[in-house]
Amino acid sequence: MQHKKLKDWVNKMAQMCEPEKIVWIDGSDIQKKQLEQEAMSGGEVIQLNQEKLPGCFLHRTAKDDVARTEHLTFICTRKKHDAGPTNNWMSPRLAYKKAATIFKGAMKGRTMYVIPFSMGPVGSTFAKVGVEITDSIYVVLNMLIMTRVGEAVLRHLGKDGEFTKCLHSKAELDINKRLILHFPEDNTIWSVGSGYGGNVLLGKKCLSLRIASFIARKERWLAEHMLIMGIEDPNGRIGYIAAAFPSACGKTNLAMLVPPEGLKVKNYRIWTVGDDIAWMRIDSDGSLWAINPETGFFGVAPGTNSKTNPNMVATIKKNTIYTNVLLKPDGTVWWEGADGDVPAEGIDWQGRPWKPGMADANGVPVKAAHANSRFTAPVVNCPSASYRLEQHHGVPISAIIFGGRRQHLAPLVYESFNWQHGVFVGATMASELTAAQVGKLGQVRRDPMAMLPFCGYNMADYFRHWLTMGKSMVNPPKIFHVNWFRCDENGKFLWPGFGENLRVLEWILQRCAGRVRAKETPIGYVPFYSDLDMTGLNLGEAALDELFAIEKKGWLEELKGIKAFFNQFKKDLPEELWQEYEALCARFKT
Ligand code: OXD
Ligand code: MN
Repeated sequence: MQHKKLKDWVNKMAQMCEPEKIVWIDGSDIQKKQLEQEAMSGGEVIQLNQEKLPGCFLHRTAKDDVARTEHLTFICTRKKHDAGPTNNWMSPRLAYKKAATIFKGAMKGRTMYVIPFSMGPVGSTFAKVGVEITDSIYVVLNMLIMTRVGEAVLRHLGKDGEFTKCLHSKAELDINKRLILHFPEDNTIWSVGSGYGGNVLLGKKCLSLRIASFIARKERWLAEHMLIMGIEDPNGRIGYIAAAFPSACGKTNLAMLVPPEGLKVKNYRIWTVGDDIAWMRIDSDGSLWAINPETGFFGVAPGTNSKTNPNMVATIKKNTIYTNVLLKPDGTVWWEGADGDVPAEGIDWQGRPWKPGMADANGVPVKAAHANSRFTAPVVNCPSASYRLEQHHGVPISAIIFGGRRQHLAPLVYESFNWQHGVFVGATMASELTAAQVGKLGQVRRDPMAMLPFCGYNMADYFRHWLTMGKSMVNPPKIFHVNWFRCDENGKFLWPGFGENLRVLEWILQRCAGRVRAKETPIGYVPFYSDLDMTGLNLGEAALDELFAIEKKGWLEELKGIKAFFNQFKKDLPEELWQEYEALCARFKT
């Protein structure tokens, strides 16, 4: 290894963390096998039934280390203003100092692993290199699935290639000594005190969204919290879409949907490119092209079954790491909402004996798997994995879709009038809190472009960047908004969702191809019912009327919420977004 800066940095971090030894991860199968053995003997992972789940392991995290900790996540720019009003901010000097006291000697008696990784195909224009230092074999094994790791990355870095410095230590896994720090101006991430995926697989949210969004603004591309999928029509033409939804709105399910019964005759084929992150660049043709920088899925287990997501069920049958799910006596796993009967017994996610019907001291049912239990699985395992995953060029994006979970208000689908209006639609995206989140049920939370927890700089500048990107494209994608979650007055979902969502995607792609006309409303264009293929779906016109109703009263309320949200950005908010706001007000007044 000839990269002096990298060597120096590793040595410096080792001096601070004081590991017993340093191991460089080379990406080889032999080393992976050794690490698995070591993780098993150290108790970090449990090997699962190798006949039924070959190459699969189970890991349990600490009880209070089961999800991303947004309140302990900081953007550490020199100026507070550069982090903006929606991020937690800490000065770099204080942040380094605080974290250093926790990192000091944190790896004593442990091995320090050094993981060179590439987000995106090694050497592609899209790709960015990171090097993660960690004292967790679980992190190494996950990174081997989620990213491209090893020698090829070092070769690509050469003597002086640029890389994101990612430092992680479990330290004491103490929530009071936990910090997830981003230093975009130093291209550096420091994460300490956690062992949970989103906090510690630093290539994912930390690099591919927070740091990458910062870099992307400078380099004029987009790093987004979006799935990417291709929809191949019977003529063999594949239309690609990128879609942003807040966490827990079904991004993963949509990315690998199975065409519904009623559309089977049309022979659509779905190609999954990614389920969480999209990096998008304007190519020489003036269009937007995208890659998924990851090579794995880090998906939520509960609710995953052959009905909700058959492709994922197939994906996680081999070479998968399960986290915080139930261990069955036969060495397989289970979670609430999994296929098959509820097991008669097992070991729950906290490592305790479990039986159905158990309740805690307060009478609350004891969950077999944690609600945020996960699986880490290679994208290539997925039956619908795109054959273009390794292409340096990415895939061309025809449509960008924003969406949220709204019981009322937002129709099933609408199309923005143009790019600027589309940016407004994305910037005002919102979702209702579900039972799985803290806060009042049904309360609306704004989550612009689903990037609220992931934007590495001032969101006002982020909106401006989106507006600029639109102006730089000859063929910008059309921008849509969808809402699969609209309910009737009894709170019952009006739309069946899952595979049936293809009917909406079909309309979207037809609009992109200029094949169908649409109806103009104050909020955007909506479909003529006759252009939605409802074959085999028992959904009458009355239900469609409800799904597409645009209620003035509700929208006037919404406008108040948008105004309050925009106001927090003060003078920084791009004027164009206020123009769009005024225009929407005006359209409702006439
Ligand atoms: C995720 C998230 O884990 O968005 O992907 O929370
Ligand atoms: Mn996500």
